[in-house]
Amino acid sequence: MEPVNRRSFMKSVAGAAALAAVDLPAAQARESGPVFLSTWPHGKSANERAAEILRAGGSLLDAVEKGINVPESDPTVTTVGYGGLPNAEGEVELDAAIMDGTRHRAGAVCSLHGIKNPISVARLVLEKTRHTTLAGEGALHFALKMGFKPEQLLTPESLKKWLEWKADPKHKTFWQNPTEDHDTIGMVATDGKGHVVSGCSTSGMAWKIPGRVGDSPLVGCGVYADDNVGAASATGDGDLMTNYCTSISIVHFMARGASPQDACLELLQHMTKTDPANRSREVCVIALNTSGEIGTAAMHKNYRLKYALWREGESQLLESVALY
Ligand code: SD4
Repeated sequence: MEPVNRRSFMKSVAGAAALAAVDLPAAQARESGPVFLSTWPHGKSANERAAEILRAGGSLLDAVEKGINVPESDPTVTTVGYGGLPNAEGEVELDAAIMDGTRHRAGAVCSLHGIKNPISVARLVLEKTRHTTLAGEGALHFALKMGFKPEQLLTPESLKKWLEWKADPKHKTFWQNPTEDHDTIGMVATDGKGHVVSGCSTSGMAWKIPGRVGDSPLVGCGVYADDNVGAASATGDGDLMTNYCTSISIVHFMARGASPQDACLELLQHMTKTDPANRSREVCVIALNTSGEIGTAAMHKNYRLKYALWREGESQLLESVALY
């Protein structure tokens, strides 16, 4: 076999890039009408809001941001924004990211406290700075500078749940086993004219170790969008999924010609080939391409993804396929 020296490596990289450029389905992008695809039942009202914003003349980024604001601001959604379950110390710690497939640029915030709409802070990181990601205290200072008002994000219900968890002598912690309370909003969208956006917002894993950052705010993991191909997002066990760069992997599978559905399944299959134990882990993914075709998949049927789809004025709640 020819030894891999720098030159042959560069040649193969250039070859792969040329091949990818040839294979990219950008030319297939056609007028599909707008499509909004989101995770979980709370994605339905998020999609409906997003569609309204786009119809009223907002950009696709505006639509995804304002759509995601809906579950973020809803205290009954205990896995996103205001009312999200807190970390092990009882503090709500939020992660969010938004990526624009046209500019191939994202904005993200991690471990943000006291601001109920982290996706809007992420949007401003994208629009107002040369950075991509702000974390912790810095993210909060930035948000305050941008005019966001600090708020108590614990609701009486989430405080009660945290106190019960704390008082249980056998409570699970992330030093041992994961807990089950998490249901991020991930949204992928196209305007039907070849433009795609991906957004994601979460309070992460309930009772997480303070400072823990999941997959949701990481570009390539919780979000990825490229107008040459499509967009993807993910929900589930971010401590696992981060290691597979789920969203960029799915978009790359699509770039090589896979449909969004096949690309989602290919990623899950890859995860189980790498480690068969992943078959029982909580992993769900969503994707769409620039033609408005969609894909959704869950790793197994005990954590099947309910997803929301908005297309041609119709807003539906559906269930994904499960690989196992
Ligand atoms: C995280 N991926 O912080 C998020 C949680 C999630 O459905 O998506 N839950 O790991």
